[in-house]
Amino acid sequence: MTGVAHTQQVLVLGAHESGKTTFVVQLLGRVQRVQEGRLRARAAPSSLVPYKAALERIEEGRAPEHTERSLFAETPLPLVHDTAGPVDLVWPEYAGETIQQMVTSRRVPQHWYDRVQQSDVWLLFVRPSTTFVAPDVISRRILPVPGESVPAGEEPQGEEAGVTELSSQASLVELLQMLLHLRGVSTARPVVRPVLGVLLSCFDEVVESGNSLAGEEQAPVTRPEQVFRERLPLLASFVNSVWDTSSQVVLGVAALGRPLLPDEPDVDFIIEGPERQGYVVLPDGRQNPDLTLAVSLVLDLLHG
Ligand SMILES: Nc1nc2c(ncn2[C@@H]2O[C@H](COP(=O)(O)OP(=O)(O)OP(=O)(O)O)[C@@H](O)[C@H]2O)c(=O)[nH]1
Ligand SMILES: [Mg+2]
Repeated sequence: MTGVAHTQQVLVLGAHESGKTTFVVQLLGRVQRVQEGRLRARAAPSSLVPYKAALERIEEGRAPEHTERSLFAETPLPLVHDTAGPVDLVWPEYAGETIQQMVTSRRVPQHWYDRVQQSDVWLLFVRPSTTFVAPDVISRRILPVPGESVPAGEEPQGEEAGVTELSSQASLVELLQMLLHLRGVSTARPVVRPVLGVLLSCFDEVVESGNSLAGEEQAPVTRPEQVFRERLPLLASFVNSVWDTSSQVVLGVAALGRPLLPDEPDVDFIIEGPERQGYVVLPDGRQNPDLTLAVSLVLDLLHG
């Protein structure tokens, strides 16, 4: 019996402003124009509508716009990987808030439910530069409140007056837990499927912020796994404790490789061409201009 090869589904996940749209559009440019990586285009997407706005802005050397909250368009990117075979990169083009909303309301729209069931790989975009570590008892004192409540006129001042927000890491942990639950995956044993690729996005911002890694100020080798543990300790320990080590990988991604402004075209960027911009940071900290590695290295985990 000759079976038709299973098309692996890669589902793009990530909060608001985590770089999802930019990455997918840059990936499209790589597979269509460069065609050098292990991941190639299998066909053109059936519609370019969800790609169009961001494509145009990137071509003009401008930052893509935030995806409208009301927008949900899905046109998978048909790819083929040298070992995994046919692959569909499924990126419901949604605003990051949609994910936040699913977490807070604990409701998942049907189209999301289907995607979660069918996907073989989850690609989680996390932008370390904007994902803050919530204050804890060490970084922010817990103050005894005199009496029943803080009396009027004696509210704490300055830093102590701030409201502690729930960390964005906690939301991502909650999201992963929800999706695993929907999928019916038990976490009693290390999770093997779906495989998880954590993509630390806008990685140039991490490198340029002085490479926070202790003792490495002189040698700018920034290993994504180390950045993940230092900047997102809660999420990192959740991922490590839930996923089997052979089914997870942490990579850095800088789809543009530099910041772009919304309204001021970056001339150098235009001249060099968007398909020549951006890089992936491999687990050992080396940079590679082949953006397709951000997907193909995660697909490699499917074959252990
Ligand atoms: N410095 C830098 N900025 C980047 C890079 N890639 C994307 N960005 C910026 O990150 C911001 C968010 O990118 P988007 O692709 O719109 O993120 P998104 O996850 O689709 O966001 P929503 O649509 O709001 O959910 C934009 O201002 C991009 O210009 C990069 O490689 N480096
Ligand atoms: Mg977007």
